[in-house]
Amino acid sequence: MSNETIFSKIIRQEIPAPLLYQDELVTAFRDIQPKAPQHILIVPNKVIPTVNDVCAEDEQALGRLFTVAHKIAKELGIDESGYRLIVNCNRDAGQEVFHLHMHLLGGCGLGPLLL
Ligand code: DGP
Repeated sequence: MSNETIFSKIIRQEIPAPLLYQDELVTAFRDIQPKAPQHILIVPNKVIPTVNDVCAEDEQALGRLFTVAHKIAKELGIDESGYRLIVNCNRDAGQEVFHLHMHLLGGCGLGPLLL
């Protein structure tokens, strides 16, 4: 059974979503329901449903999420003012799409947590 979600279709550009970044390991695009002026999702191209499914061979792609987050934050001009990176895992964290993803939020004061 395929674990694919809507994110796989975005990664393959089978449904329209402007990409802010893509390479052989990760893809970045804007969240469809933004919770901040800048709300970007950065996802591994490989389907990894949750953090609980991460294995050692994923370390390069998961490290890339951070370098791409910094690159995009810089391009958006929010690297110095600050931004928040969030990865939700499973129901209690509010994970809705079961393709591991990093939220990059910024462009305003975010206050003391919650997405
Ligand atoms: P999470 O709760 O961590 O699983 O966040 C999933 C996010 O994915 C949520 O903020 C909305 C976003 N999202 C869901 N479907 C789509 C979509 O089709 N396109 C885009 N760009 N974002 C989506």
